[in-house]
Amino acid sequence: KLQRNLGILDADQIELAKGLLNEGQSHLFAHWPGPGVDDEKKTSFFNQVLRLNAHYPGGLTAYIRNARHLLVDSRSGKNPYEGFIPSVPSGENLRFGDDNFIMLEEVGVKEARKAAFVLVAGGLGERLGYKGIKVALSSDTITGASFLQHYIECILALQEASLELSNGGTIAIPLVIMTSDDTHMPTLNLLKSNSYFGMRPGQVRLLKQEKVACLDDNEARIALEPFDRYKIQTKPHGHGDVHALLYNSGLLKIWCDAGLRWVLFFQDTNGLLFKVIPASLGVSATKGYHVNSLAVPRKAKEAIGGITKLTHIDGRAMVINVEYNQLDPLLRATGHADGDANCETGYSPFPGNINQLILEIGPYMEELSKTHGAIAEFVNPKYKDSTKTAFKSATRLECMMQDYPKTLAPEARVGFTVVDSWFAYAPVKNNPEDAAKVPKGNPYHSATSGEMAIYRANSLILRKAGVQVGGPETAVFNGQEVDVWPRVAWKPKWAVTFSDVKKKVKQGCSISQRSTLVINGKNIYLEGLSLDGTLLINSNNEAEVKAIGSVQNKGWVLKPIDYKDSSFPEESRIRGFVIEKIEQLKMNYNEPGEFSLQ
Ligand code: UGB
Repeated sequence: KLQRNLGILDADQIELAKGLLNEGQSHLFAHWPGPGVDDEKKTSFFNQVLRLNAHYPGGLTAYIRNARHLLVDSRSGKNPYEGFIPSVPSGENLRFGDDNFIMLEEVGVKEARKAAFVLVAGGLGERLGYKGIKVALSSDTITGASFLQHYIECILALQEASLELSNGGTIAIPLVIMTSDDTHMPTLNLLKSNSYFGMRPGQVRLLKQEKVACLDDNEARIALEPFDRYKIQTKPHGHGDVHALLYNSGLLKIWCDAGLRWVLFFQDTNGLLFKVIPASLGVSATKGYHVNSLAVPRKAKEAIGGITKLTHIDGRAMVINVEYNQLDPLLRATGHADGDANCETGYSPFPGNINQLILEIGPYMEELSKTHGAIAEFVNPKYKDSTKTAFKSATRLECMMQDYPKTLAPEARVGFTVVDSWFAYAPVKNNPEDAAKVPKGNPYHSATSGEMAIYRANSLILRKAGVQVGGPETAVFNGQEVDVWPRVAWKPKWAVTFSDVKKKVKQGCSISQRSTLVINGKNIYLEGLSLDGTLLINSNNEAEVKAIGSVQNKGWVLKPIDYKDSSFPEESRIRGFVIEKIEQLKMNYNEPGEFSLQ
């Protein structure tokens, strides 16, 4: 019957169909009526099969075979770290603003001219309870800049700073964004409708990851959509796809030929990340790391992976991320009765992976030429019961970008850099209800905490630079208790490094807790500023402006709202507050000079 039906297919497709039959996938065709019936649907089905086949290294046959192995291991409860003993690795520790940090920032800014950035943004904010793409969310409400705008402005500011340190020439730091079917068009539209936020269109490249086939059972039988038997169910394969996509795009070779040395991978919603990029790039350059992952102190059970040294009984050793759901069982299985627990510092002894990876392009390309970007996969089926014979819903193979070092030879220089969370990590991942349930003392990773972390970091940085900054005060938004610092934000072009901040705030500045300050302009210098209210300073890039004096007004106030109140936009509801703009002083400077704010 199938042979007759396959008359609508060409020779390659027939081969592929035979391959699927040999892999136990006859159910895909079992319901097909005779020739001449549903031919269009059959063709469309096969087009999907071809796509799925083309986007997996080794094709669908390899996918099914890999899945079968992993499903057997999962069913038997095989420990993926069999034979490995975990221990706490030692890495580079950075303290914001000390001499070492400042030195590394300078090295990093110089190196930035040889860097390319890769943003993985294929995930939808399902956990966050937000329908749009996460990179379109504002990273803070007072500037209203989206994460994507903020990231691009940070890269452009770094580009300019790096250019200033080099002997002229031009630089256009490349940005790649990995999208998926869920995020591709909205990301492209966001870029186009905002003139690429100042980047040249050719400087940004979108690479779309494809989903993979879902599997119905332990035999890895491919799952069809329940309401459309001519369509295969698909799900995302994970952020690990980024390596194969980069490899296949040919971009690495182009970058290497252009003299670039570093590829920096980062995630969609971390508004603090670029505060640590220059120094961590400085670490990669000074230590000669082929792989440098950034990490923060991690609270036990926090939903971020732990950087772990794994030593095999046969002597092999590697430093790798152990994902948050695997760390506890691994520790328990290797003699740590408390599993994933805090130590005397109040934190897990294993640094938390923030999935910010800096790879040196040469060794990276060499490795990918062997693996073609394939990354170790895993499967995580939700079983119906303890017999593990049936799944609650179809599953699929997944892979993670931080598993890249797993295939590296022992001599590869793999390091990591630990930084304090307050200036490096504040992701926006959890919806208000889940965030409110986070154990006390653990980070919420919500839209509320993400924004508050930006104000705290900026306030603390100004404090370190000598500004007298008031606060914080405690407030509760969406059931989450947070510290509210003065709402301070600056455009990346104002300061790329801590040295820039120190240069631009002169003596005798103070900012009260209830204040809001937005600095938008490269050459704005604050001197003797006493702020108690809201001040917005804009200057065009070239004008060197010195703002002096006191500002007092009613300012902007954070007004709590209920996230269930649908009269507010979703973007505000997930934060749990809106800003009431009562009074502000807005200064726009187009000419250089000294200006009194009174
Ligand atoms: N992403 C994609 O681009 N494609 C995909 O198919 C899936 C995701 P999540 P996760 O730093 O906080 C990771 O869902 O996977 C993008 C690390 O594994 O936000 O639960 C997506 O758009 C974990 O070790 O995170 O956890 C987003 O930008 C820990 O480091 C990014 O991938 C944790 O991040 C991450 O996706 C963390």
